[in-house]
Amino acid sequence: MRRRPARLAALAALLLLVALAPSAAAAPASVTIASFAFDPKSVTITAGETVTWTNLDRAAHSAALTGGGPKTKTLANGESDSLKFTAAGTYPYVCGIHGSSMSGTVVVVAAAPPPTAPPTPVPTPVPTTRLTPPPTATPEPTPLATPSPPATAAATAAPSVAVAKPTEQAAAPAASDSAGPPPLVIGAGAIVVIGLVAFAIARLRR
Ligand SMILES: [Cu+2]
Repeated sequence: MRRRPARLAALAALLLLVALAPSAAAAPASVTIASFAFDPKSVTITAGETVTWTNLDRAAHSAALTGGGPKTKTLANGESDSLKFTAAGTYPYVCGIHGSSMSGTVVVVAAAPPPTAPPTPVPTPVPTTRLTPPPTATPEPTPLATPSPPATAAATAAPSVAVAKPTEQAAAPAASDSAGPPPLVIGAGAIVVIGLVAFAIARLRR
């Protein structure tokens, strides 16, 4: 639960970086020409962007980079023209018609070092959440312990066989005392013993 705020903070930082990047780069700049002056006098752009000049004066003007660099066409009232700046640097310019009495500056900043940093921070927190589910596997082994009681029932059946044997030995001495009944007693005793043994075997097999 404590990791969520950290993630949110990382996300917020990312969003801030993304939000700040375009504003620093600035939209393609526009400069108006009014009352024999450039407004704003200085503009900042990123390499590869353009600056557009629009003439609001009745008189014609232009923008010409000093040192014999490129310049706009001559702008009549209401006309616009643009120059593209591909290399970083500071470019002073003047009016191509009225000279250094009308001056301005274009500052060109090198393009896009920031995009390389953002991607790294996010991926690491994910694997830790997978460790929690496994505990569910342990409850399953416990049901196996309950089947064991049947083994104790088989153990209790075994003593009943031991109890049956004494009756067989008790019947034998009685047979030697009297001559008439012994075969019947022996037969009945044998049937009882066989029955008990059969019963005990049947129970043991279960
Ligand atoms: Cu001018």
